[in-house]
Amino acid sequence: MAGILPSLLAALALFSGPVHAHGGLANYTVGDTWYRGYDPGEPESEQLGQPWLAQYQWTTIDPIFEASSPYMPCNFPGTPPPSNHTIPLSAGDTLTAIYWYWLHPVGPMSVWLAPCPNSDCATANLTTLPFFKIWEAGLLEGPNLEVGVWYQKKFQKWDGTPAEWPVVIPENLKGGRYIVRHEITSLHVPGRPQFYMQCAHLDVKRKDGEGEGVLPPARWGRLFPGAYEGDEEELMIDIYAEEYQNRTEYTVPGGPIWDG
Ligand SMILES: *[C@@H]1O[C@H](CO)[C@@H](O)[C@H](O)[C@H]1NC(C)=O
Ligand SMILES: *[C@@H]1O[C@H](CO)[C@@H](O)[C@H](O)[C@H]1NC(C)=O
Ligand SMILES: *[C@@H]1O[C@H](CO)[C@@H](O)[C@H](O)[C@H]1NC(C)=O
Ligand SMILES: *[C@@H]1O[C@H](CO)[C@@H](O)[C@H](O)[C@H]1NC(C)=O
Ligand SMILES: [Cu+2]
Repeated sequence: MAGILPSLLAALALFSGPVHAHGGLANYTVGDTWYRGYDPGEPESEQLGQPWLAQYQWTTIDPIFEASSPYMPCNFPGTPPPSNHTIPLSAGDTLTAIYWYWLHPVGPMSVWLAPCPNSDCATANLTTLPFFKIWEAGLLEGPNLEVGVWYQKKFQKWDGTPAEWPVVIPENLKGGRYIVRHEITSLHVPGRPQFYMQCAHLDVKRKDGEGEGVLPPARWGRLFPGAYEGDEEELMIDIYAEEYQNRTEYTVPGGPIWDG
């Protein structure tokens, strides 16, 4: 929970219930199947290496503030699960990320995939893997950046129920193991973007009779750190500035999405 604004605190005060720190990506679902994520509030010894854990370790809900951080790929410390601990699904399926207590309203959200070299992401150096973006959402509706409807604002739930973020895995994606990376960037503190990300292993199968599928051309690949300069307008913009009071356009940083 970083930099809650007075207006947000006022909104929080209206909400009765157990308000503690805001959350992150707690679980994943594919259809009716739940895949539990890492819980930074529970002991590491009860989680790391457990057969149910396909998510990378994250030990705090605090954001990463530097686009150049070596932890931009998969949060801190980003300890990987074993390579064969995966969330299995088929290309074309919907992967839903389940968050608890998301409370920042402003900024882009994106989902990225990186293929695991030799099916073994656990031994890969995360900062050298090319991630490609498969999904993004920014400002959905005006009147402006400050009070407009961002996907992030629509996604958050004030009543403590889980927030769901469904994303379709591209139907034409090649089968194999991938790291999936969900990122929420919060822009409510001007000039100090907050990056929140979680990763997990996916095992993508092809549906019967639908061929082998493809990977995007190499030019779609972005490194973390590297995908963001850190000083681009989309990250540094002052959403409260008078000069933007009528601005209804926002470009999600990190380049275009690949949807197969
Ligand atoms: C992963 O591989 C290890 C070593 O081969 C095996 O013991 C374990 O059961 C496998 N786990 C899963 C979830 O497939
Ligand atoms: C995530 O799964 C764990 C373990 O099943 C559960 O305790 C927790 O409430 C779930 N969190 C959300 C936000 O659904
Ligand atoms: C990972 O790659 C980066 C960039 O090439 C390099 O600086 C770093 O030392 C590597 N880390 C490990 C653990 O090899
Ligand atoms: C925003 O729109 C209002 C109403 O049309 C106008 O009065 C105001 O000057 C505009 N502000 C800017 C910065 O363009
Ligand atoms: Cu925060």
